This record gives sequence, C-alpha cells and structure tokens, in this order.
Amino acid sequence: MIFLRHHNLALCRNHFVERFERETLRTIRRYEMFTREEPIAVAVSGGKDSLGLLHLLHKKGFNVRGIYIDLGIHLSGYSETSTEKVRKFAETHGVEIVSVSVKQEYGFSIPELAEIRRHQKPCSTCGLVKRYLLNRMGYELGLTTIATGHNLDDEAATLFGNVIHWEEGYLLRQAPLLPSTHPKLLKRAKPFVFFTERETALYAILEGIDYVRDECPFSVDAKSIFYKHILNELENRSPGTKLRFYKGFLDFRKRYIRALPEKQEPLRECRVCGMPTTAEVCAFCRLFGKAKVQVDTLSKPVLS
Ligand code: Q46
Ligand code: ZN
Repeated sequence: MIFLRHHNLALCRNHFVERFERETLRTIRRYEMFTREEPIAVAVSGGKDSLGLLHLLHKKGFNVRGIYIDLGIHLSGYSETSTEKVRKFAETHGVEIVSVSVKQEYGFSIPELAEIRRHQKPCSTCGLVKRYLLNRMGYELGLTTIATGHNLDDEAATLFGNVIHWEEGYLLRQAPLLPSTHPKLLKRAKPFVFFTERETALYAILEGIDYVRDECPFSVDAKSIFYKHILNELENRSPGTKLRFYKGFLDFRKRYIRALPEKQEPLRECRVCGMPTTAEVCAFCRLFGKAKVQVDTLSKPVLS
C-alpha cells in the first residue's frame, strides 16, 4: 500500500499508477500544454523524472521523442552513467532519443566552460547551455514544445528561492507552461509539477524504469538542495505545505501577476546563430566565443 500523506490517500500499486497517469493528462489539458498530435520532445537527463515523463507520454500515444544532452561531466562517471541509462531506455522502450554531446559538437564540456566562467556557479552555465540547445534542437526538428520532468519539490524550491530574493523577473516566468513568444522559441511545459519527488520516483520504479540514482556532482553546491531540505522539514511537520505553497502561488500569479503589463524585452535574432535573444549576440554564442578566445590565447607560443 502506498500512502500519500499530503493527500491523505492510500493506494495500491495499480491505482497509484492509474492515478499518476490520469493526473498528468489532466495537467496537460488544464494548462493546454500540447495535444496528442503535436510533435514534442521531453528533455531527458537519465533521471527518474524525465524518463518517467517520456515513458508516460509514449505509453499514452503522444507524438513524442527525447532529447538528451551529454554534458561531459566525468566526475564520478556521471555523464557516462546518464548516457548509458538513456541509451538503454531508448532501446528497451522503442522511443527515439536524439542526442548531442556539448564537447563533441561545440568543443567544450560543462566543467571546462565552468572553469572559464569562474564568477558563475557551474549550474548557471549548465542551465544556459541546456536551455539554448534544447530549444535549438527542438526548433531544428520542427517541434512545438519541450517538456521537462520538473516536479513539485523542484518548483517549490525554485519558488522559495525566488521569493526570498524577490526575483521579480523569475517569478513572472515561473509557470507550468511558458508559451512561445517568438517563432523560433518553443513552448516549455512541465506536466509533473504537482507530483512530489517521491511520487515521480515511485512511478518510475513501478513502471520498471532503470534510471540514474546518483545526483550530478555539481548539485552539492546548489542552493536548491538546501531549500528542498527546508521545505521537507516544513512538509514533515505539516503535510501538504509544498503543494499549498506552489498552488497558492499559481493562484496568486493568475489573479495578480499575469495582469501586470508585459515587461519582457522584445526578442530579436542573434547575429551569430540566428536564435532568439534580447541582445545582439545571444548568451550561448558569447559564452562559446569567449571560451574559444581564451583557449586560443593560452595555446599561443609565448615570445621571449
Ligand atoms: S546537471 Fe547541470 Fe544540474 Fe549538474 S551542473 Fe548543475 S544544472 S546539477 S539539473
Ligand atoms: Zn547565438
């Protein structure tokens, strides 16, 4: 028997899976994320959330494939394990997964880029690269939407961080569905936002998905992990806190924030790659341009 404290609900295995799938489809419909026919992709990392989401959408007949980005994080064999799990999943589930290696395609791995961009946390560099590549690959594949496996714990931790720092811009953009605001910008959907991490893990296990159990070695420094601990403490004392916090925010957002005039800067196309950006050259091209200059400078012979 599976007990969901935050819903005060006890379910057998079959009913848990049934409910999980039904609720996911309801979230997709409620936020008008995508239809069954639309060509979409799930951004897969090899973890329980993303592989669980790809599995569910494939099982329910959506026109879905996966996109996997090999980040080149070799510490503790993280990227090697992820690549292997994703490859095995595609093989056993008969789902297409398109892969790209940042190092092979663009010349630098995430740890190498993080070394160059020392003033920023590795996760911020990684986030920039992933956002750009997912959108670009999705656009080149002719897709409409990138779906991600973000769960309630992720969203509540992000919301907590955005609220305590009053990140107005991020708060405006935190939602289960981010619509497209440019012909080259895909919609972003998060169908698992109302499930806790425990629920998504249970779903993956019950559906026989083999996923990466280890966290990325860079996540130890991530503030979101600390925020998750705080929220788990609150949840233990008062079950349902995370869900109330997040749902309350969405309600508030609908009533007040969405009514605010659009503050977002207009998008134009990057002079280098042609993808949408607010600047003349997008952050991705600036990052890789800077990395190349640094490597070229270092490899030049020193004249005496
Ligand atoms: S993969 Fe990348 Fe995460 Fe690793 S470097 Fe940070 S952002 S923790 S989801
Ligand atoms: Zn660019």
